Amino acid sequence: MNHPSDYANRSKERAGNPIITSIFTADPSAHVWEDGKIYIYASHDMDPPLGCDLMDRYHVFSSDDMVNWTDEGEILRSDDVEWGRPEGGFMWAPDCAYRNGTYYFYFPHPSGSDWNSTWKIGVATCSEPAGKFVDQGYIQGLGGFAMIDPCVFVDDDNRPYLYYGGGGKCAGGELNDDMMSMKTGAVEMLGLEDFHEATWVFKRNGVYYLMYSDNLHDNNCMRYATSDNPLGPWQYQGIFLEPTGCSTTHGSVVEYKGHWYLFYHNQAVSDHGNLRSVCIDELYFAEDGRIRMVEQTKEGVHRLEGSGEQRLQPATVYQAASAACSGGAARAEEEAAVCLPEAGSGCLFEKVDGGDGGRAYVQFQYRTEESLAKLHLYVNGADWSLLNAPAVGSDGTAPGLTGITVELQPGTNNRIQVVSELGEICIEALLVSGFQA
Ligand code: FUB
Repeated sequence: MNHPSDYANRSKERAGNPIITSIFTADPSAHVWEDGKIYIYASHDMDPPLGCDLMDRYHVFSSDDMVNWTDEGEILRSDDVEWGRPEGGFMWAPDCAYRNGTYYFYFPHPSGSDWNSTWKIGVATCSEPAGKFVDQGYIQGLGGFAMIDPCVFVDDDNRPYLYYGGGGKCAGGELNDDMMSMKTGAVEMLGLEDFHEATWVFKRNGVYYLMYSDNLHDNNCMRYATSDNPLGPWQYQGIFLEPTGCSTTHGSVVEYKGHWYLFYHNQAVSDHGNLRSVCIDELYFAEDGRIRMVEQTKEGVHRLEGSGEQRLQPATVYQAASAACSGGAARAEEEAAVCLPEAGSGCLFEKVDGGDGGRAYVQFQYRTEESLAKLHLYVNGADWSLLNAPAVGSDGTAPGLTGITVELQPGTNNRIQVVSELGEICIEALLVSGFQA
């Protein structure tokens, strides 16, 4: 048997699509920050879903080569939002902006139990791009229609603009320097054809581009319009992303290291419209500035020059043979693995080293024949997440890895339990990596 960390160190030349498969993520807003890395602020489809009602616990992902992505961990959940809907959930498509040493995270969230009539655009701040964000309230003075899908575009002259909207209407206005209040009232963005939701604004060669999803029922396209003014009026230009097979479409366009990319989501992992997965493909412009139709690939984008480092310390490996079995789980005879035969069987790793405490990336090395097995992860007794474990490794080939960034306590008394939620699956090892400062 290979050493588990051999598998963890496999490097890839293409990212593959979707790029994030362990948990379900959607509505990716990508940004390049001053540290030279690119970050994805995504919403998180909680599994099992209830429409989009349970979406919560935003995670951020970073990379410097477009292929190796670090799950930076959870930055905000509905429990942290003081003014938010008492029942939680409904943490929909977010965005992030930077000004004077502070990152501003914008998220749509209802303030009342009647979610559909109480949407607000919340703001949370942090001094790091992916640290713990602190709720600052919501932007005052907006309203009148679905206040979802915020997008903040900062122009070359440093003036910030907020866009938002759903249900057929898109609005935008200038923000004040505080990034949390409107300088001007929001006005309707004119000239968009068949606007549904998912606004994203970027600028190229002096031209402003506003992209959005259209109303094609249960299978939206992405369309765009251009203007020479950040608040329009807009000139409609057409479709540049055909339906992905998912009942929603939402994304962002960003230039990184001389390449332009479209970040979007599909339902390739789950085959379920409320369990979505972030994808990336290259985006090209015609000579006249028009966006060419984006090709949706399974291979994904090519690796760029970069360290490929995931800001993770070398993993500590805990062999599954050392874990306590429960619910019918049993050690495989020849391999140092624990096989979980059915839903409810699990294994518990005790005395896991959390170092100084804080974020750590936990991964399970596994084999399964189930097309999409699921593992329920508990950390120190707290229900953390369901992890996807697509079929891999059962014919003697390399095993799979599935993981997520969690919070560990300082010291060596952490308990990590994994319980099968769906399908028979054999766990070979737990790999735990702390984050480098
Ligand atoms: O993810 C929840 C909602 O679905 C978003 O706010 C919409 O843009 C659509 O993607």
